[in-house]
Amino acid sequence: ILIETISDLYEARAAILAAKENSDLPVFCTMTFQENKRTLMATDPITMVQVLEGLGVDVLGVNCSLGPKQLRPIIDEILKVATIPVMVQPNAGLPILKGGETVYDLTASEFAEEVKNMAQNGVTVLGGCCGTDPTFIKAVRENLKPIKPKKLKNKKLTSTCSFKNTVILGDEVKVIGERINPTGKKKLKEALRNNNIDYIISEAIAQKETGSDILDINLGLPEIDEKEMMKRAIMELQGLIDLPLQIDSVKADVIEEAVRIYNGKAIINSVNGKASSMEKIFPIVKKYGALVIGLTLDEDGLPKTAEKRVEIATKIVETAKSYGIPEENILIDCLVLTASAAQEAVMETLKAIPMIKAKYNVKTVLGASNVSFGLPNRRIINSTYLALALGYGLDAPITDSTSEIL
Ligand code: THG
Repeated sequence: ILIETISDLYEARAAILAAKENSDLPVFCTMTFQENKRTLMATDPITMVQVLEGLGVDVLGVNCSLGPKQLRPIIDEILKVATIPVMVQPNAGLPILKGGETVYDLTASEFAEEVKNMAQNGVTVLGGCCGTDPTFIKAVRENLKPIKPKKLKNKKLTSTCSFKNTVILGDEVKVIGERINPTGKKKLKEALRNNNIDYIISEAIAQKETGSDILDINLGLPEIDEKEMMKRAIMELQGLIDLPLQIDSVKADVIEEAVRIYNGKAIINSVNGKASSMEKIFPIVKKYGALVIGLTLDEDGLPKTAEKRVEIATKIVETAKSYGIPEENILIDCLVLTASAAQEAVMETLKAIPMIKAKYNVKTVLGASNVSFGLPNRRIINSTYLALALGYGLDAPITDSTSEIL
């Protein structure tokens, strides 16, 4: 099934899901870009690659848009990150009006020369779009004869994205804003009861302005319809804020509905080492190509030692792999509870971080502010513990970026 000439990532997602839910055929998807390297609806090449690869297409790329010359910078960006075959069907150059008719400015042989160039750079499925005809395709075929398909050597990134902004985890610390969570927050609870989406939006903006890279969204309140509220909040937020969203719920059906309507590659918060949790969450992670946070607890609870946390992380990663989820899409949370109850345990959490990262190519997150529950001077405890955690290699704290001392 070839899905092509798509300007809206949301439509690409819908079409791919429809194809996959109704057939076992291979799915190719190509989008259409403008010279500013974005689709009409503002998706950039790297975001397209992250989302389409996540959804499990077999081939991705570009068609229509521009001539092969103008497409070069866009294709270069795709080739830098793609880990599956890349396809391009350019137009026969740029359109010009000649005697009241639209014609394209490249000849078949000029076109075929440019297309050969793309093949040499790593594009492996080639053809033509507007302005091309069988003579163009024949010239392309002749020109490609001596060329061997080049295999791309890119490694999968750990990335999350909205429809127009990709955040890569691992290179530098990324902040996951925790404020959209009713735990201990009177005003947010009230807003949720009153269906006050504006309040949620204002919390999102405040977090973006103070440096959050990703927003955690937890709307679990017993007296509201969490699924409906989650859907509404996502639709509103993704229209206004370009930060990727982290879907935080204890209910698998809320998570599934949320990642289905989210126009991007979400983070799912969370799965844990219990068989019942992994069975419910991993199929969703796989189907929608999401990232998932694995909490290091299981049927026996939260372990005391770093070694036991590594054991549970191992179980989570290996089980995820059996569902076809790549290591790169897993984030491990070594979990910290309040230091008031267990002072030694908070250091075991930190020790586990480098141990897990040495074993697998996974990134780590941590809800660092749990450390200070029930204690005075929470902000100072939080910022001190967070600094320690970053020293141990934490990739992304879940924290409150609006706090002056984190
Ligand atoms: N790991 C993962 N997800 C998580 C956590 C984690 N999600 C939830 C939590 N922990 C992180 N989020 C919060 C949200 C709120 C608070 C702390 C962590 C919090 N609330 C204050 C209170 O309860 O007193 C109220 C603060 C305010 O009003 O501003 O502290 O560990 N994967």
